[in-house]
Amino acid sequence: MKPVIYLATQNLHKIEEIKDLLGDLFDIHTVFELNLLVEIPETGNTLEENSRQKAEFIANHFHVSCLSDDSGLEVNALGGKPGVFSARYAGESKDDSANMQKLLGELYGIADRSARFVTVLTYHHQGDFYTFEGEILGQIVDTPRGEHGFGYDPIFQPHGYEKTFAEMTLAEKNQLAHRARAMQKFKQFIQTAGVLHGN
Ligand code: ITT
Repeated sequence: MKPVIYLATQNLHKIEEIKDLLGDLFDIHTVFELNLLVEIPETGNTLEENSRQKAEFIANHFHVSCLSDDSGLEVNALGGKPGVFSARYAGESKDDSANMQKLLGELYGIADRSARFVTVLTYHHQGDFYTFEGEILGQIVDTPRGEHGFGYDPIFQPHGYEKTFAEMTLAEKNQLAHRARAMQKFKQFIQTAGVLHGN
């Protein structure tokens, strides 16, 4: 039987990607099964702090093994913004297309389009917390392209590829993206550290 893990995220797109990446190792459950009536807090100043905060929140309330994901897009010409503010870049409504429009507006006329996507995962198991980071380098395109994915996917094109993340299928994105790279480290840890017993 596969060990149970709860995903400490309320983002349905992340859940879909993580299920595809991790479903072979874990019996995956979501916080929607825990009767969580509030938004998981994320008030930190870094992706690491937010990731830890989300995992701690679910661990403290429900005492389950869980995995959180805090991700951000860092644009070099904007000094690393939106970074930790990626979700609410254009306001509290967490509106993907407003966030992209704001970013494209700020980059208008700027030649340096280089950026990176980062994911910080935090795994909680029996009182211990473990962190895993993945990144991918790429560039911000001039106009959004593609229908797949979520968030900033239509404007991020990874280095060495002609497609934006939103022009890739979920399977293609999961071959190379930031979340997949962090997940690869987590899976290696799980398979070598033997922390899984007694879930
Ligand atoms: P949870 O906190 O519930 O996990 P969230 O959507 O608030 O969900 P984040 O704080 O990590 O998650 O938000 C980061 C922002 O970056 C948010 O606007 C996402 O849409 C975006 N984002 C995260 N991962 C992404 C990805 O793989 N591709 C494109 N955009 C992504």
